[in-house]
Amino acid sequence: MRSERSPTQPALDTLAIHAGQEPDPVHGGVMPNLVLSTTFRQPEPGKPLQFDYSRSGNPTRQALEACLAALEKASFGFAFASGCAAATTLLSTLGPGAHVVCGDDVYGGTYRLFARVMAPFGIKTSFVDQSDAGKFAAAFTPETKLAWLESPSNPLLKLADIRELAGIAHARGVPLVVDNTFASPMLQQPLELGADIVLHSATKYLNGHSDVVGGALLLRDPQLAERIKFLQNAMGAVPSPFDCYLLLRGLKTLPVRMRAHCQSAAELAQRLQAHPQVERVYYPGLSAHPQHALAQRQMRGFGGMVSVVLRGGEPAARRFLQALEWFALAESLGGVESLAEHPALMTHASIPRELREAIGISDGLVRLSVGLEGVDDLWADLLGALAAAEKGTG
Ligand code: P1T
Repeated sequence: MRSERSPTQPALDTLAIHAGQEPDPVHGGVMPNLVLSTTFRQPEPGKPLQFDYSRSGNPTRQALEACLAALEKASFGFAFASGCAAATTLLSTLGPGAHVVCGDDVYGGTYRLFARVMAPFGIKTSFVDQSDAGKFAAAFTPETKLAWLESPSNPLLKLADIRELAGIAHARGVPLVVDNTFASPMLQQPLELGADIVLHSATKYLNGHSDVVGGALLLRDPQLAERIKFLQNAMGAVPSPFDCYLLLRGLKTLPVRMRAHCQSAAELAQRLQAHPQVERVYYPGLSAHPQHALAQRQMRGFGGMVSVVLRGGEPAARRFLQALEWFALAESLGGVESLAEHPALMTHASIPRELREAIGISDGLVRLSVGLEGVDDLWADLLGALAAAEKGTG
């Protein structure tokens, strides 16, 4: 992973540990306080000190929001109860008749939110290949109010040229949202590349320990921030102070975790690529990845996610997944422990089969979240599972 340098700004390694967190003024505790109080005593009616009610604002959440904003080089940070809650709140800035241009390879729950929750409210979405700037540009209509993409995408690890697509959106007066869940701010800061809003499922790398479901929106525009702040309170999809505390704790090791995720994933992607049972490996760090040059330009590291197509389709994928030992067969990603899953049957089952197959989410596709276990143990596990997948393929 390349390091990020700036003569005036502290490194992300430093911000991850300190941003938004002053030592406790009473006891000097170096960890932020976990403030569980739901309400705050007011000296006069309607004149609270800093906080009045914990849905509207809370000291632990405020520390988390400041830390996340610093990591994404944003001016404003908002934490939510989940990545989907962050997305729902953001989409509530739109009204009936609005149109969204969205990448075609996105988390299945994001697709479901657009197709089954927002559509009945009159918000239409076009799903287009975000790796093709021409197709992306052609999808805009006079009603388009938002452009949305994941890079790298879930589960096919497709990239979007964020700078170019931000230019396309801005030429039409439309803000660009980048779901930065797979990269994390350690590998890419979309606002620096011209995006307007960064979305995170904080459940993943930001927390890193698979014990918090959370989400975040990070942005620079004060007017939009005002609206999001209103909706965060009015809709109420906020995280608990305890979850904010755990997230702050997880963030402190984000830089070191990401370096280790990148290193092990690159090693395993290389080895998988050479295995006869593997038809194709998707990993932006491989020179065979169609957008490797863009990945080198746009990212500081290639991440911990690797997707593979196994020979033998779904039966082979099932045998493979059930034979794994260190890799747990489970949804989610970005934790210290390795996970493996079958997008077509699990995380992306809510996308209709024809659409899934059209974009390349085949029945032989398996997604790996490479954790921080010993890389040779992980490789031995994969080799054993590949042997199990092979049995019966022949
Ligand atoms: O699960 P939640 O915190 O609500 O986040 C939704 C979400 C948003 N964006 C991306 C890129 C995601 O990957 C997710 C959640 N994804 C999984 C649970 C998964 O296994 O892919």
